[in-house]
Amino acid sequence: TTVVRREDYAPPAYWIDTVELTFDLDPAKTRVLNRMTLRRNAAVAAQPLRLDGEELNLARVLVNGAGCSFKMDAGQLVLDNLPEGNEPFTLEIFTTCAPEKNSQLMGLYVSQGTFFTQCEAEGFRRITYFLDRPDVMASYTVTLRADKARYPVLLSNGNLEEEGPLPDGRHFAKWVDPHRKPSYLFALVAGNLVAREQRIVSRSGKEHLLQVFVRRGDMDKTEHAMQSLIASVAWDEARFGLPLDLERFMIVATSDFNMGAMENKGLNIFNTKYVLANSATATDTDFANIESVVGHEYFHNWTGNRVTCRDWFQLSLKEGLTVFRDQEFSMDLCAEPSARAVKRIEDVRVLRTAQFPEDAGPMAHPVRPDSYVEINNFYTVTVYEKGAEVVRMMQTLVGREGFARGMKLYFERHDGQAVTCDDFAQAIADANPDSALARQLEVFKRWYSQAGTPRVRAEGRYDAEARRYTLTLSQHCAPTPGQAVKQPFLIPVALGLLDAQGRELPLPESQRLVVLADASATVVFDDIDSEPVPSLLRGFSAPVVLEYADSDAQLLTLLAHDSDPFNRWEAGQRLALRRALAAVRADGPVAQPLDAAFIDAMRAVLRHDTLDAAFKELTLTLPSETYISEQLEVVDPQRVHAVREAMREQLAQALHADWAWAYEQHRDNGAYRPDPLSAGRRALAGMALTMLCLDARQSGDAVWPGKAYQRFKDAGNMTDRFNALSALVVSGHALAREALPRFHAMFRDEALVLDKWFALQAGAPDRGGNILPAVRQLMAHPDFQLRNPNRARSVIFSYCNANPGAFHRADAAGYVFWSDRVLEIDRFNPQVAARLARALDRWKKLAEPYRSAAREAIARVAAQAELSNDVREVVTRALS
Ligand code: HT7
Ligand code: ZN
Repeated sequence: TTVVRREDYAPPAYWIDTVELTFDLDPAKTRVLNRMTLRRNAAVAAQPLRLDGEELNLARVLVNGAGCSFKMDAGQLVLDNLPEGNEPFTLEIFTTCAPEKNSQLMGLYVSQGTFFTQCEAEGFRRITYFLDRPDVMASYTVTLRADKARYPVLLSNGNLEEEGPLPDGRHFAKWVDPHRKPSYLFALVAGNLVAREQRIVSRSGKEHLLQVFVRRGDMDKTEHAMQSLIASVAWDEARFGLPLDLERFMIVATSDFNMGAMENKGLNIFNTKYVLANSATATDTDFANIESVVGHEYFHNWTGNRVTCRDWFQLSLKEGLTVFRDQEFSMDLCAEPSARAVKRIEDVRVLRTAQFPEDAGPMAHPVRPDSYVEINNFYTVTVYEKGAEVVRMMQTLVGREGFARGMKLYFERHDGQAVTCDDFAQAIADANPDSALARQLEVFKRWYSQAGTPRVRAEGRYDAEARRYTLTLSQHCAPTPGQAVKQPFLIPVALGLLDAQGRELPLPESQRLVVLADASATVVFDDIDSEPVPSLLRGFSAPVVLEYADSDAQLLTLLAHDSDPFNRWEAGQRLALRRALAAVRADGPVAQPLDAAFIDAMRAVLRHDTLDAAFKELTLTLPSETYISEQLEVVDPQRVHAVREAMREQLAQALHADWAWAYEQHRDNGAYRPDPLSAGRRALAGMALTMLCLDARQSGDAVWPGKAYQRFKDAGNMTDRFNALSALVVSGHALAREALPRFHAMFRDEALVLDKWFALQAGAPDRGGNILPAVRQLMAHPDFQLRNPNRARSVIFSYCNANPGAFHRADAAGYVFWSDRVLEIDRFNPQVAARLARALDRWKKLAEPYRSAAREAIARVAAQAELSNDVREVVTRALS
């Protein structure tokens, strides 16, 4: 295995100016003619041209129209007798590939009879020989030829310049992309598809055609994606002054896709999961995800496509920034300020339950990694979500307007270039020379170079005589693989002070944002009349763990009164976490972990007359098992599961009347609309129903399960229907056995709904070890398809990654199942296998017997001789 290192970056020896691709599309054998003009890069010493290629059959190579000598070396096509000097020359390469055999879904592949491509990160080399690296940007002209009856729609990037018939029932289409681009943004689609179309006029008065292509039967599920696209175009123009730079912008949906979606220039390709939705088949979460993924891919058109990455170590340049942009987009679409806060809480929850563990585990890496074996393994929550937090901190430090100024400068400087994370940070700082960011840019950039989650300790001291409150902040970051010692980070800490009655104390602006740039700092607040309650890290102003020994009384004050909704939610989480950890650490059987004060506080939130429903649902949701486990040195997953379940059951029982009230108050929302407010009401009603069914399980009551079943049958939308089904399954009620087959029968032709059906069962709470056998049965179901990533994820990932109480079995059967599946999937799709392989990242924290059994399972995978680089990198790191 070869390790690629950031420090080894060297500019390419050649530039490719133009690429003319001609495809004769055939699932078994597609012929590709690649005609390029190249020239030497005068800035580097003369050297052979080495073109990347993978699983290609090479037929012919011509230089300036004549045959030439070449050799193959480590999969690369090497040409060393090229014309001297810096004049452009042409290179023609004829190859074939077999799209129908492409099970990796990288390069050119066939899904349900339609051709698709996926080129990021290194898929273009599976289509033709090329300098397959993002700093080589070229102008593309693409001609597609295919059977007209089977493939009536032929798409590629840019503008359709010509189309017409060919002999033998074939036809062609010629596409010209007006923008230079790196190879990873190339795309083609050919198949029998239909499109929802919309013409829009942008702010500058230009007309554009927007299209969403799907299979014929899915047309009634494209309205929301189209509306999301229209909103995205408008938002990027309004917030950042970034217009759509294409006459035509296309989205195409495929059900076979390794990730969520792909931002190919003008021709985005999407997993169906992030396109298709109507009220009968998609939940509120699906609608929200579609809006943010459509936005995300669209925003890449500037942050990623117009300005791209110099090399793959800079991935967060486009991904962190674009996640930040899609988060801001979703927040700006919220009509109510409270809905913005809900979105922020949801984003932070993802960061803390997925990225913090990554930062503390064997795959920990900086936002800008230093090395990789397989770049596909670095499309991570660190690069994406932590990368977005780094961008958010920049905005916090320079202000919203300052950040927009910085973005403007970034595009003025770098439009059309392939650049680095340093270039981005420099532009934001240069546009804001008086900011803390500009003053301490080198310290700030440690967020890009140092892995690990800093811990910020806060200590407050009140001097009643001097009417002075002193806050001391200090930071520490534990070592991560390859980085033993960390330098201090630059940490913006947004804060406020409350009095004992929960009233906000007025503070000057300079004290509402403290910038910690050294190991520790002290802030003094004068004229404070009584001991205040500090509200620290408001809005989660930095991706750190806050250590503050707040009392229950302080947390209850924050929960009841904090003007910062994020910290209000956080206070509830800290109260719950404290109780969970105490119960996990206690000896003996799990008793009732919750006390009256906590239950009363939760009741007050649930019954509150001004808080909105979505916020209540988030506050009443206990910290996840994963999050609880992360706080422990040694984890007994069964104990953590039992404690959390006991807490849930206690809340279900103690708040029974309140849940019944909440259900009745929130169950009816009128006609379905997926806006945040009504989605919040449905979420709270769904939670209430689950709690009532859980309580019925303990009390033997049949009324609420009966109501849930009725709701399941009568619901007017998928959110309510699925929540009712889930309440029955999660509570393990006998009616679930009737509802599940009924649900399957109703939606047998809706692949995305069946994914939910599979996932619900594989993710259900374990009762006496019943889930693993259920998972095996689900895999034997006629609708199960291991090769379809969505379906594989719905069963296998839902079990191994999202159901710790069922996966971590004392008999190790869950781990054996995991290793079997990693090996099985690796044989045809290494990328998906490597994601699954991450399920045991945190094995070193496990208590015995789980720890030894997990290590053995990982070692079993690692011992396999025929392993992909993807999986080998993950398991090697896990064992190191
Ligand atoms: N930029 C896209 C990344 C992506 C991808 C990477 C590797 C293999 C398959 C892939 N599909 C999409 C997605 C995004 O962040 O927008
Ligand atoms: Zn992205």
